[in-house]
Amino acid sequence: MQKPVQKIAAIHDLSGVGRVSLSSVIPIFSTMGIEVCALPTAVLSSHTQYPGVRHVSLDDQMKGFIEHWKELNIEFDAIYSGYLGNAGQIDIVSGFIDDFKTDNQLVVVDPVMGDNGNLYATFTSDLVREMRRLIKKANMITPNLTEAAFLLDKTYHKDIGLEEVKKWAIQLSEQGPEIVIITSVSEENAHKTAAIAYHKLTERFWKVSIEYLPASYPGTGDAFTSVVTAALLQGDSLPIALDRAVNFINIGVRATFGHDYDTKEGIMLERVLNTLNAPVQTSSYQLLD
Ligand code: PXL
Repeated sequence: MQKPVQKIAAIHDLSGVGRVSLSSVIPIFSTMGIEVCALPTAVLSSHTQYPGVRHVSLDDQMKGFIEHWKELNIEFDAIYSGYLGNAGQIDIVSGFIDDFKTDNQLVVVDPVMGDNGNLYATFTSDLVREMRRLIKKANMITPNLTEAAFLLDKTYHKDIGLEEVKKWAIQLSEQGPEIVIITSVSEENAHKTAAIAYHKLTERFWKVSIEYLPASYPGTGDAFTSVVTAALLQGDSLPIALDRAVNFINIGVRATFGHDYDTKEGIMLERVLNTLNAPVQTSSYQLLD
């Protein structure tokens, strides 16, 4: 019998201010009918784009929590890692994936490292080196264009063009993941931004693009990967999951953009979460040549 509620292990930080990581992951999965078991990697006063942030990495605590979960024999339908407290935690996450691996499980690694060509404030090149190891264990990875460039040791150019992005996605899939989704891809028409998904087994590329608004909100990557992952767990196809995630971010950005609001606070998730329960009404995905 199919399970009434699926369970996902979410390995991310908890940031008190700004809607990133667990503050965004938990409400999205809950709204989409999936139970979240949170394994916090770090606790922060706010995300790292605020000045003066207080940051506590939870390396030893994570090890103890994982031991406890092993004693409890918990099984997960999916494992999803995001922002890590430091490069040393990659070994912990990698061990977690080995310990909790089951058949037909979705393992998602969002290699959260940076944006707009730069690493986030708390990270150095050690994390990039270690992240290159972690992505090999995933079924699906969801780097933005900056993170894809760091993973492949390429130079980041905002306007690298679709053909190059497709090559990057293939190269990343050769490291292990069956699905590679690259976000924050600028379109030739400068007013659009796209997410590109590559499915290695079928060798197909899917694209969903939206009109670009001149604002950048932290945490949209976490919300995006959460929606794609939850949609796949709900049984959606890859292009529909991609479509739902891109359109959710678009709705969230539009709900927030018109207000006089500090963009660092992220998108107003609370105003748009319920749209995740609506049936898919428009599909704007494209199959690329
Ligand atoms: O969503 C990315 C993210 C997650 N966690 C923390 C961050 C950021 C981006 O700035 O600072 C702590």
